[in-house]
Parts: sequence; structure tokens; C-alpha cells
Amino acid sequence: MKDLRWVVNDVSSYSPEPTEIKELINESKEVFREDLEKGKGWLIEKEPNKPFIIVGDLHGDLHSLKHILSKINERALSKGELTLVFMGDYVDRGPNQLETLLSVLKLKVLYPRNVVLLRGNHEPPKDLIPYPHNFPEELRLRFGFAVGMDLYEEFLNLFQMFPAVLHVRKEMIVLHGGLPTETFKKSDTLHEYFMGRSREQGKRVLTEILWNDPIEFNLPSTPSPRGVGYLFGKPVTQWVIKKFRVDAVFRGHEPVDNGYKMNHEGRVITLFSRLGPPYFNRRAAYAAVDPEISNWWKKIKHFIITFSNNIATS
Ligand SMILES: [Mn+2]
Repeated sequence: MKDLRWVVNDVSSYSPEPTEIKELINESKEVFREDLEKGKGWLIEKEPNKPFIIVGDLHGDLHSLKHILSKINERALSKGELTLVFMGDYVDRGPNQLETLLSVLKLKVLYPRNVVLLRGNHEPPKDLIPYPHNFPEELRLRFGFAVGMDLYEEFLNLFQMFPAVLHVRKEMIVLHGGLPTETFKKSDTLHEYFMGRSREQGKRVLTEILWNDPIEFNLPSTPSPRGVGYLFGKPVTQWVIKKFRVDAVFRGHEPVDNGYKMNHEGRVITLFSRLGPPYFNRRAAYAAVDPEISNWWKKIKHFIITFSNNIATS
């Protein structure tokens, strides 16, 4: 098999029955449980000994997902020669959100150690549902009210098991929204910083991880115009980089015209991988990162996806 597009083709070639969907949800739960049992909560760790492909928000954009997978050699992924990381927000927007979610879940089940599915704010905690959130509506339209709602409940339970932060030792932090400000300068370990010191604080920190955005200010934090979360300034990024010895932070969450952008002197890299309404970005992007190269964060390859599907690198 040359590339991984077959995963998407397979999911899209038939209308999956609720029983098949539930089966995939259960298989996924088993796989996520293994990570959870390592005892670090929503923080997971990887060694920097192989390249990473990092993908931003998809929001049901099956075309971009298929394109990205066409560039990935399945054998390399299966042998653990690279790690494929998705930064969340698989659902909401558009008719293909279920297929997009099923495709990434299938990838995770196939290659549990080499595929990372992070959680976005659209894979929400049960008491923090984003708006708009038409995933439940999409399920009701396809499967009818009772079955649709039952499937939605199953997916929500599964989302609670997703990790929210990937830490690649000595290299990078990868998450959906942004660096938390609540535990800024009040934590000695990464675990404390990303999980908080109590359950209650942990909840607030998770909200920030899923909702925050960077801002080019010299203050640590200011309320977000989104109404949830905060904007985190350069002091937070600088502190995290120094304290936890990483070079850069990858995140998604914000649509950007070019598909990617840099903040905080190139240390915070935003990737947005969806094309199409309701967003107006002209390009989508994903990134290839090889942490074994020195100063890798200055040499990130951004692979751009445009509507005409021409590929350019920059
Ligand atoms: Mn988001």
C-alpha cells in the first residue's frame, strides 16, 4: 500500500451503520485507555527520535485529510518511522464531519502508538459545549433522533478519553488552543502546569488548553474575545520554553489565511488544515517536523493545501 488514502475511501464508500460506528468507538476506547493508564491524565509524552507530521483543525474537511494522507507512506507509519499528530476539531461544519472523525479514529486504532489524536474544543467536556456545535444535529439527521442522540452520547464519552497535550521531550508542546495562564509560574512540573493541582483547577486549565489563543502582548494573559479562555502573551511562551526545556509550541484553533502563522518570535506555530466555508482562509497547511535536526523549529516545512490542490512548500 503506497499511501493511506484508502482509510478515507474505505469509510466514505459506504454509509456506516450505527452498529459499525459503535464498534469503532469501542475499539478506540480500548486504545485510548492504554494511554490513560500510563497515569498522566490528558498529558502524553513522546521521545523526539523520529519525524512528526502535524495536522491542524479539520472540521469535516475530508478532502484536505485525504490529501495529507496521500503524502504519508503507510509502511513508514506502521514501522514507527514517523508520528502523525492531529490537533483536534475533527467535527462540526459540513456534511463530512462523521467520515472525518471515523477516518482519524480508524487511523488511531490501526497504529495506536504512531498516531496521536489530540482533543479540540469541538471534542468538548460535557459542561462546555461550543457554539455552533452541529455534530449532534448531523447524527440526528442521518440516523434519526433516538439513534443519533445515542451515538452522540457514545462519541462524547469517547472524547473525554482523548489526550489534550503532547509533550515531545526537549523539543515541543502540541495542543489545540494554547498555553494555560492559570498555572503560569505556579508549577514545577509539566504535569502540574497542564493538569493543575486539583480537579477543579485541572478543569480550568483544560478549558484554557482547548480555547486559548496567542497574542503579541507583553502581558501574560487577557480575557479572550471568544468568551471562553484567555489570550496568552509572550511571557507565558518564554517561561514554558525555558522552564520545561522545549523549543516550540504547535497549536491549531484559529483559521489563518495562509494556513499557518507564527507568534512569539516563531515559538508558537499555528496550523489550520480545513478549507472551505464558514472560514475564509485561502490556504490550509500541515507541517513536517524533524526534531533531530538542530534548531529544527526554524526549519519547519509547511505543506500548503489550496483549493486547486496545488502543493507548494515554504
Ligand atoms: Mn478550535
